[in-house]
Parts: sequence; structure tokens; C-alpha cells
Amino acid sequence: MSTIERAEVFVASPGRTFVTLRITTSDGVTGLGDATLNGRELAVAAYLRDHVVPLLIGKDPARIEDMWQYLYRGAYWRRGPVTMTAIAAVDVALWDIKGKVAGLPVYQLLGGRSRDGVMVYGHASGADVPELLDDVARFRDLGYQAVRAQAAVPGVGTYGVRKGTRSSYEPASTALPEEQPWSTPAYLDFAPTYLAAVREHLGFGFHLLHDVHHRLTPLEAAQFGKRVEECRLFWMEDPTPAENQESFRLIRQHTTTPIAVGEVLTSIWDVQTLITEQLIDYVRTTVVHAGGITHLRRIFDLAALYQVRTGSHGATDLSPVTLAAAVHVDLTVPNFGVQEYMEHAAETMEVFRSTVRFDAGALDVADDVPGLGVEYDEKAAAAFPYEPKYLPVARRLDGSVHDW
Ligand code: KDG
Ligand code: MG
Repeated sequence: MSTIERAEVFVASPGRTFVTLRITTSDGVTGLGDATLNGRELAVAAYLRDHVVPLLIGKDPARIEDMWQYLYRGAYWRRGPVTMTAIAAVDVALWDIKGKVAGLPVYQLLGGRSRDGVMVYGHASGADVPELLDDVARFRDLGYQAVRAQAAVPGVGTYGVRKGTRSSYEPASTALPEEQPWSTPAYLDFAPTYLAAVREHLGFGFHLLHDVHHRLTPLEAAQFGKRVEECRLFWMEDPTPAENQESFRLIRQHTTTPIAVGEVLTSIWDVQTLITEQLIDYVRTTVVHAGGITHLRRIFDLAALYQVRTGSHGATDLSPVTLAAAVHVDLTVPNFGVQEYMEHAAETMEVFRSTVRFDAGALDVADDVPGLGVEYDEKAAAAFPYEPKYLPVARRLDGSVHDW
């Protein structure tokens, strides 16, 4: 029997920080898992190195389900982003190994293709409305069928707006969190106007998305959703902090704007009420933060029963390993909605050699590459030592901390 011989945890910052788990079997087969938790990376690296890697050695890499149960149920402390990200890294690495052993891409092991490609949405942003309109048009020209739009609120600014010519608005450039001002009234006055401007100038021939980043109360979110109904958004994302699921009942009673939630939720129990009460339209849980392919599929299957579609988180803090795993899952599930996609920095792609390809607004993987189709170049990674970076923190104009 093949056994797990080695499990290594790599922490490097090629463009931004990634934590990567590589499992090697006694037959010399390797599998990769992403273990990146933005701004709290070393907590997961320690959880893996100190508490999980010793449990893996000598185990059968083929028993993916049993390993998941062992790491989840076998530990007294359950759920939460650190635990679920660590379990995800092991789970995804084992799926990668299973695919390589079988000589099949992971999507074949999950039941095969349900679609030819995975529709993605890109991130358009602007320091003002004309800049935002140009950026949305640029994404349309690149072939995107779905675009998220965020503009800086005058006098306040908004997280999610790209700086300069960088392809991403993250990570923050400082070693300590940047503090950004926030004003809900200013946002509520401005955001509906630029979403309307996007439709007025660029039409309805593509899906338009918007991320509220958990910043509103349920009533404010209901008002916002109502105001933007004529823009026919694909979704309004994270209108209120997701830990209070009852909020969504109130929002639902007032607006038909579709709702997407779940990028910070990490288990099927965290989304159970949202899904079974049909309080959301899209579930944004991801491979990396929600326990890997094994657990994410359970969430997506539950969602399918309630006509909730998938819309996995996919910003650049999710490594190319997660992006590949997401595409394999998205290709197979019946209730796929959309996949978030931000191009990784060139330095990131020097370290992660990925076979995932973008074409005509969709991502796909090669049919003849076994496993996930991503390799980690340890030597290239050595040129990018770990650099701590944090997400910004929002403060209201009176100085108090606001929700992320
Ligand atoms: O780690 C948080 C980031 O990924 C953040 O940008 C996520 O709101 C986000 C999104 O929708 O991608
Ligand atoms: Mg978001």
C-alpha cells in the first residue's frame, strides 16, 4: 500500500503571501493544497506543521473521506477559518494525488464535465465614475461575460478599488493594516448612481455584480437592493455581516435583487439556514476556506436542493492551487452560477505553474493533465521570502471601527 511519506508546508510571498501544503507518497506522487488565510497566514501554517502533518505520516492517501472525518470530527475543536483552511489543504492535496494516480483530471473523479467552461466575473473599479466605466468596458473587451463594479466613494474611498496600474487592489502595501475611512450615508448616496451609470452607458448585455463587503444594516441593505433593482444585478454581495443570518429574512422581504453570501463562512453548518430558508441566491464558500473539495461539494449539493447556485470566492489571496481546484469543482456541479476570477501577479505564476486557461470569459483545464494541473516551484519560491501584509481596517468618520 502506498502511504503518505512527507508533508511540507511552504510560506512565500510571490506578489502576495501564500501557504502551500505538498504531500508526497511512498510511490513518489505529489499533491498540492492551498492553505492561505489572508492576513492570518502563519496561523494556518503552524496548525498544519504542528498539529496536522504528524498525523498524516504513514496514512493511506487514497482514503480522502476518512481523512476529512479524522481531521474534522477527530479534533475536539471544529469549524472556523484556521481549522477549515488547514483541512482543505490536506483534502485538496489528496484529490490531486488521486487524480495523478488514476491518470485523470480531478473533474473526472467528481463525475465528469457538466459544462464546457466555467463563466467567471472580473473586477472592474475606478477612482471615479468615468474611470469605472472605462474599466468595465475594458473587461467586456477582454471577453468577460460578467463584471463586478466598485468605485471610490467621493471623500471616503472604498476598499476594492485598484491602485494605479496594478491588476489587483490587494495586498495592502504596508506591514500594518491601513486604516480607511467609511461613511454609510455617502456610500448609499453614491453606489446606486454609478451602477445605474454602468447600465446607462454600457447596456444590459453582460452580468453586473457589486460587493457591499458586509457594510450595511439589514434595513440599509434592503433600501440599497430596492434602489438598484432596475440595474438587474447578477448579485449584490455580502450586504450585511454574514454571522447574523436572520438579517437576510428582512432584506428578502423588501427586494428582488439577488443576494450572494459566504466567502467568510467555512462550513455547511454556517450556510445551512441561508440555504434551507432560501435567504440567498448564490453561495460563495470556497475550496480553500470551507474544508476542501470534499466539504464544498456537500455545501453545493445542499444548495442545489434549494435552487441556490454557486459563486465561489476567487480573489488573488486564493492561490492558483485553489483556483484550479475551484475550476474542477465548477465544471462538474449542476448548480454552478459563476466563479470569481482575478488574474494573479506574474511573480505568483512563476512559482505556481498552472494549466488553468482563460478564454472568452471562462476558465477551463486541460482534459489530458492528471490531478489539478498545478505544480509548485520551490526554487522559484525561494526568491520571494515571507512578507507580512494585512487587509485594511475601516473606521467611521467618528473614528469607531466599522464592519469589514
Ligand atoms: O481575503 C479577502 C479578499 O479576498 C477580499 O477581496 C474578498 O470581498 C472579497 C471578494 O469578493 O473577492
Ligand atoms: Mg467579497
